[in-house]
Amino acid sequence: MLNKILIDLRSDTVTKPTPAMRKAMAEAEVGDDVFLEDPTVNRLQEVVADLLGKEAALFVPSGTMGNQIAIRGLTQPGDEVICEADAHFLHYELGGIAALSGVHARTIRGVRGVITAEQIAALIRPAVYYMPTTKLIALENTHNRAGGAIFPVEEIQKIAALAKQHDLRLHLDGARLWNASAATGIPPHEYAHAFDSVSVCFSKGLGAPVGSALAGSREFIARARRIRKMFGGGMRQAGILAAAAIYALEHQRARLVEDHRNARRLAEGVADIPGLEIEHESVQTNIVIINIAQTRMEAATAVTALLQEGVGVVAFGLYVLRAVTHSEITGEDIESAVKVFRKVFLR
Ligand code: TLP
Repeated sequence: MLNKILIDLRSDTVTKPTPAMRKAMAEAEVGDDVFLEDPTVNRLQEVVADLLGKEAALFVPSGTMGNQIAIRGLTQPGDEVICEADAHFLHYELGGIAALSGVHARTIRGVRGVITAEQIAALIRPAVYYMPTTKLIALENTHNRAGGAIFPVEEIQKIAALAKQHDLRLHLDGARLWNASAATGIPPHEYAHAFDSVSVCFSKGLGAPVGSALAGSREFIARARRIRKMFGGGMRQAGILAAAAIYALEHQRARLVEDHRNARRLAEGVADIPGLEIEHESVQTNIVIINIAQTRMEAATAVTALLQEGVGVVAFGLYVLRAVTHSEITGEDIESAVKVFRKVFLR
């Protein structure tokens, strides 16, 4: 790393466990989870199933594994998955759906990450023997590359009705579903209701060091448990990690609105700088996408220049930066970050 990052807006994954969370981890009762004997993992799975209104849940090491297990569990090789063109699993999961499930994607360019039932309906394959089988629709809420955009419940319901009509499965990448719920007040189970599988993360805005979960029917989760083991995700005394996740769910969800407030402040400050544009103007949650094309500075150069001033962001395209707010970013940090943006882009 070039310089010490003082204000780390690269991701909400950089958050470290707090002393209270570490205490919960240290005190966790544990057992061998491959033998289904870790009481804290079992409790976390119950808590998550309950929050998402599903019969069962499974603790997994990462959001990537949650998505990959779900897609493997809901498809057969050669099947087709319909998703938004900027879905996380298309960009950042190393082609896992092809490598691990033998499926491919048919994509739709959404508006702020939202694809409609109408758009999806146009892509569903007819039952012709020489065509792939459309099997799964995958949505993302909040949508990472669309700038933390929230997928509205009304559209999910329309998509669910379509899926039912065509006997398609539905998966939700809900890595940041907690942010959507905190922003709208709509409980997670309402967002999750129509889906066969939902993956959620504890290691992003909630601040746990590791871990995600997959939720669905009892039957689906039993299958998912076998796939998790096959993918090498069977963990032993994972209760130490599950304790952090339980702590995060109980204590860190309500405060996400502070991150959203800080993201809006950052967006306002940055949008004031000539040449910088906030791609998705109204920032809905904790992700800010900044287009710097007008400055003619490439994102990689900007990342280095900002880093030299102590501000960490990531490149999300040739002329696109992403900044993410989280529990370790204060209002003062946002003011300082805006000053650094001014310094870098107004020189
Ligand atoms: N996203 C990371 C990077 O991979 C981009 C980040 O910093 O935002 N689904 C969504 C919507 C995600 O944003 C992520 C992580 C994942 C899944 C994967 O989670 P992990 O990193 O736990 O495998």
